[in-house]
This record gives sequence, structure tokens and C-alpha cells, in this order.
Amino acid sequence: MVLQIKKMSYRTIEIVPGLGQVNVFKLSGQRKVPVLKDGEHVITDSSAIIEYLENITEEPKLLPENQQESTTAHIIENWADTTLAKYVRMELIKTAAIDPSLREALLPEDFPKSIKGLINNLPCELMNGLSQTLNTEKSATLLKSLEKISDLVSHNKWLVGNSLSIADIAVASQLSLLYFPASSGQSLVGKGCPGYKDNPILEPLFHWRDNLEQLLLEKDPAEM
Ligand SMILES: N[C@@H](CCC(=O)N[C@@H](CS)C(=O)NCC(=O)O)C(=O)O
Repeated sequence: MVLQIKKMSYRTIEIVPGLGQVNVFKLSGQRKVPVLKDGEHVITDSSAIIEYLENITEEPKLLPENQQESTTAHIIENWADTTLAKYVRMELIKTAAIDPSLREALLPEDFPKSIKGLINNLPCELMNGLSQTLNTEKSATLLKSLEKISDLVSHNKWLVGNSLSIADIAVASQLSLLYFPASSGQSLVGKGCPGYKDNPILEPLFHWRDNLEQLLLEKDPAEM
């Protein structure tokens, strides 16, 4: 999203979990994505990638000038990449465990059909057992945080200050796993986790996320 907002040209490479991560390791010395390669520079971790892009570009700035706002944006971005990311992943696993169509939609499009079918047909009881081991206390904590953010964005356009910042981008992008947006592609759009995607209290939150995606696609961020 940051590359898009800053109107930089880029190419993405999808990584298939497992085998595909060997190439990630060869390139960056660790196995996680995202990894940014810019000429000789190889940067890992989304926070470090944003900082790098912020340093090499002029406009639009995604870190507020004001020190207090900049610190708040950093903290929110970091929370979104760590705690929020972990909790939304947990919710998605929980949902996928009981929803075979979501499991299949999550697999890469070029995944062999025979294996897709196999994963789709895993016994529900087995997957259910897995879901029950996940912590309901954490779900309650996640829901509470999201309700607060939902309330905030129903009154403010941006999470911090008066312009788009890394805080908005980091939070909005994590919300995808709870309720897949248009950009997720045909097989995933509209899918998501019950209790979140159909929760009326979170409606303003997903509406804000969709608006943000729409703005990024249509408008020059300097005008936002
Ligand atoms: N805090 C890191 C998190 C990176 C991360 O956990 N990436 C996940 C995908 S979202 C991954 O590559 N997982 C594969 C693995 O752990 O092997 C960031 O924001 O870049």
C-alpha cells in the first residue's frame, strides 16, 4: 500500500508457504514476508520497509511532522504489525477450521486441484478440535480494541492527526483477514470471520477500510 500511495513502481512476487520461503531466506537471511528489494538494498519487516521508503521519498509523507503524532503513529503501526496481526490470524484460522470453502479460497489460485480438494475435505471435527484450542479471551480483547477503533473512525477520517499516516495503513491492511476487501480477489471478497464481518458495531470500521482502499485506487494521496 505504501509503494502505491507513494506512486513508486514495483513488482510483487507471491511466495508459496514452505518451499517458496527458501528463496526468501536466500535473499534476506530470514523466512518471513514482506521483503523489499531495491537495487542492492534488501529490507525485511514492514516497519523497517516503511521507514526506508519514507526516507527515500519526499511526498506524501506518511509520518506526521508533529512529534507527538509521529510517536503515536509509530506505536499504532507497531501494534498493528504485531498484536493485531497475531490476533486476526488466529481468528482466520479459527474460521477456516470450520469453513471448508474459506480454506479452499485461501489457497493460491495455481495450487493443484487435487491437493485443494484434499484440504477442502479434511474432517470438520478434526479442524474443530484445533479451533477449540484457541483462546476466547484473546478474541474478546481483539473485539474490544476493534470496537474502540470503529468508534474513532466513525468521527475522524484518520487515526492520527489530520492526514493519512502509517497508522491508518497498518491497521486497515490487517483488517483484511477478518473481512476480505475487493482487492483480495474474486474467491475471497466478502468472506471473513463471523462475529467481525457481520458485527454492526464494526460496520464503521470496515466502511473506513473500504473507503481507504477506494481512495488509494482513485485519488492522488496529496489530495486526501
Ligand atoms: N512484524 C513482521 C511480521 C512478518 C510476518 O509475520 N510475516 C508472515 C506473513 S504476514 C510470514 O511471513 N510468516 C511465515 C513464517 O512465519 O514462516 C512484519 O510486519 O513484517
